[in-house]
Amino acid sequence: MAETFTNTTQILQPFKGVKKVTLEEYFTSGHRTCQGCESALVMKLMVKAAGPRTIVLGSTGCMYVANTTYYTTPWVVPWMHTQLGSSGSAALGTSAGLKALMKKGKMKAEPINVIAFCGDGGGADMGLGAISATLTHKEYNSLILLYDNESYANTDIQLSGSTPYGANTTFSPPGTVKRLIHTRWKKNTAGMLAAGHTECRYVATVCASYAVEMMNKVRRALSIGGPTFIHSLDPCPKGWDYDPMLSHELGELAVETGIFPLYEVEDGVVRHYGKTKAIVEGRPRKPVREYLLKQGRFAHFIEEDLGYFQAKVDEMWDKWEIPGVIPFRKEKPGK
Ligand SMILES: Cc1ncc(C[n+]2csc(CCOP(=O)(O)OP(=O)(O)O)c2C)c(N)n1
Ligand code: SF4
Ligand SMILES: [Mg+2]
Repeated sequence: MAETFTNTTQILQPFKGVKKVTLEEYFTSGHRTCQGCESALVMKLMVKAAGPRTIVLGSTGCMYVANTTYYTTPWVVPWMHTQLGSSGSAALGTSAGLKALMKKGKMKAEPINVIAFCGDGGGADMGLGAISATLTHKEYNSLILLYDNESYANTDIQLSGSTPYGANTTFSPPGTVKRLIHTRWKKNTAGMLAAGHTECRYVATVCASYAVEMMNKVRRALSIGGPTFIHSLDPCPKGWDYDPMLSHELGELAVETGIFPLYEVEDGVVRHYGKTKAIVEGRPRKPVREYLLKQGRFAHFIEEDLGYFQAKVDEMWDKWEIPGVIPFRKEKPGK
């Protein structure tokens, strides 16, 4: 006789400070990511937050290739590779498959976390449609985590829709005739997904420089149920061209300059976090040059480029309907 099936989630209480974080690791040694790779840290923290009853699905990219060299793997939990644009489909299909098997009594009914991760190329560009579809299926529980190293890093740092304005990539090398090849502004992926999927109960942004907060957002996403989405900004020493020891500091600077706001949208309510909250409440932002000039990918910037970048970030905070999250502006009455 089949056990009674319920579509419940694991209730993962937030870690109340770093000393309360569990010691067990589910992403261990055996990977070959670069020294200082923040995305590898994100994998480690993500699955530590989720715990042992978790299935991880990973789309093609550094976190697939560098983590699964033949006969070695750092994953302690079940892990599966999925095609570059398929994190959304993999999350939905796995969640639906588990639900069907449990309903039919073919496996023990228990809440199992399903996490599908993707890079910015796989998630913010190629797989955006599949992620969007998944976020409308409220009957299936899953988390899609986008690790954003701001390029197609695994294939040698090509420009993605997440690459910042002006950055030097293999597709946008600065030249003597034309200094800036990449002149498009970065996509606002988390804001877009939150605004466009009204039944998705949880969308958040994170940065592993704020590790406990990051893990607690993963725990919240998995506990709340339905399809959920987290966007993580991950400094990448190879693609961003900086000393690996600066990864943590660059993550902090991205937040302190207001370039990458930390927030969550839960059931339609926006909550800013940490230093981002302080900025919303009036704390001055650090100048963007403090962040940009620490990275070789912006070494060709002149004052004019820094000024443009600063003005665009100022706009996010001074003009957007919800600072750093939703860019629409209301028309002024009488116009
Ligand atoms: C359909 C398809 N097109 C191209 C590739 C080649 N490819 C493998 S990894 C990769 C880069 C993916 O970039 P991203 O998703 O940002 O992950 P990252 O490598 O930066 O970690 C590309 C283009 C592929 N595997 N599949
Ligand atoms: S290229 Fe960047 S994302 Fe890829 S393994 Fe190296 S540091 Fe990590
Ligand atoms: Mg990438």
